[in-house]
Formats: sequence, C-alpha cells, structure tokens
Amino acid sequence: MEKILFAVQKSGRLNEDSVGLLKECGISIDTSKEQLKIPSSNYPLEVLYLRNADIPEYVQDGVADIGILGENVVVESEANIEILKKLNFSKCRLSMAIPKNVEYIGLQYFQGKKIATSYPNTTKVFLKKNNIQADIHVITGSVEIAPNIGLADGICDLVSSGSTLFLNGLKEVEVILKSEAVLVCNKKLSPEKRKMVEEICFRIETVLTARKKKYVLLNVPDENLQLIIELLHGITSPTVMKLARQDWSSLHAVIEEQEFWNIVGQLKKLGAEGILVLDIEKMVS
Ligand code: PRT
Repeated sequence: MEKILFAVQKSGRLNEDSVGLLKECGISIDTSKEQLKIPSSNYPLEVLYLRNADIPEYVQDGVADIGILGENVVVESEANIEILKKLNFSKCRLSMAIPKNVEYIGLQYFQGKKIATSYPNTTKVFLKKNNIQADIHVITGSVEIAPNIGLADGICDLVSSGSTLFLNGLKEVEVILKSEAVLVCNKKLSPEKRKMVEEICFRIETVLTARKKKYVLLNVPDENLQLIIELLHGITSPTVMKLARQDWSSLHAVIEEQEFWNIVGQLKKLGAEGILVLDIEKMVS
C-alpha cells in the first residue's frame, strides 16, 4: 500500500500544533525528530520533519504529498500547490510598520522609500497593486531593527501580539496579508493518494469542528423547558430526559462555545441549575 508523505515543521511555532493535530486525528507518530522521516505506527503515512520555509517547494515537487505550514509562506513562495484547509492556529498578519513618531499619510508614505522585509515577493505584489515604487531590502531575521539602525524607512513583517513592533518603537500602518496554518497538497497526486488525502482531510475537519463546540448539560424546571430549548438551538434538537426530581428535566445539547457565553445568563434566569460544559473530542456532522 502507498504511504502519504506528510511534511511538518521540524521545530518552531507550527511544530507542536501540527503534530498535536495529527495525533488528535488518530495518527500516531514518534516525536523524537532525530530522523528526517518517521513512519506512523498505525496509519499508512510518513512524517517528514522540514523547515517551514522549505515545505512549499517539497510539496510542489512531490517530495512530500501534503503538509502543514504558514499561509504567509505559501503566498511568499508562489509555489504551485493546493491549499486544502485553514487550520485555525498560528494566526498572524503580514504588516507594514514605520517609526511611531513619524506621521503616516497613507500608502504614499512608502513612495520612493526603503522597506526592509523577509517577504519580498508578497511586499512587491502589494506595492505594485497600489502603484507604489519602493526600494526593498531583503533581511532574513530581526527585520524590526532596520529603521532604528538607519537601514530602512519602514518594514514589512509578521505581527501577532504587536509587542515586537512596540518594543522597537514602530507602529503598524497597513495589514497586507492575514495568515494562519494551512494544510496544503501536491496538485498531481495519484488517484489512490488523493483518496488518502481526502480521508485525512475528513479526520482534520472532524477534530476542528469539535474544537469549536461544547457539550452542555443542565437541569431545568419543566415550566421553562420550551423557552430553554429555544435558547439552545444547537446542531440538533436537544436531548430531554426526565429527572427523578418532580417537574424537572435534564437537557443535553451541542452548541458553539461563544453562544454558550451569550446565553448563560438567560439560562440561569430561567432557573437552569447544575450547568456542565464539556469538551468534545471528535464530531462528525
Ligand atoms: O525555520 P522555519 O522555516 O521552520 O520557520 P520560520 O522561520 O518560518 O519560523 P517560526 O517557527 O518562527 O514561524 C513559523 C510560522 O508561524 C510563520 O511562518 C507564521 O506563519 C507563524 N507565525 C505566527 C509567526 C508569528 N505568529 C510571529 N509572531 N511567525 C513569526 N512571528 C514573529 C515575527 O516575525 C516577529 O519577529 O514574531 C515577531 C512578532 O510577534 P509579536 O507577537 O511580537 O507581534
């Protein structure tokens, strides 16, 4: 039987969540990372531990069939690969930033200016689209220090909390790309491998759907049962069970976590008691 070659970042921000997601999908892999290629013990799959920045080319060339990496790297690489799914972790944005004491007059600020970045392709495409001609300096690390040492008038770099910009006296002025971890695959997979990739996508979807939902159990007085059922408009009709206590029922429902916070006050006002909120491990809709 063929094996899927799955590229995962060897070490760095994406590693733990990527390996964790595979495990939640029931795919066991050794995390020792001493070897580049490690077979799963219970699934026809081999994990290739690679640098995030190298994954687009490996997937494009078919050295790996599928992989998890930052969307920003997919865009920057301009590789001919397919994005299968956004994975809802490692969220960040690629932004332009300038010294905080400089007045920002809009994108025209960058006309004829020097911009330091590790993302020259994405930056060039953005500037061209906006008719801005600027001088791009490619730097591979510590881009945020470039304005302070007189190397550039602004930068284009990844931002998540914004503290790196703040600590370096910079302010974010334009977001040019929003990014998160994505699942990508080679565009010319054999029909057999395509089927295997679909199976992996199904498992990932099952895990991601479950992460957004909660299983809620609560005891409610029968006089308000109908009102509470209407509040809990979850994925399916809630389960209602009679309690030993007279005129009371137990309700079970699956709802979005945010929705739970929106309605918990109303549930209490309607007399709900013993409210339990549980994580769901997997959910097939
Ligand atoms: O070496 P390799 O190629 O494997 O990895 P990498 O150099 O891409 O390194 P890594 O592990 O740092 O980042 C992997 C991916 O995580 C990136 O490609 C993004 O998709 C994602 N990600 C999410 C981030 C950040 N958040 C992030 N904050 N990548 C980098 N940063 C850096 C940013 O460059 C800046 O220096 O963190 C700093 C800003 O963070 P804040 O929180 O101060 O704003």
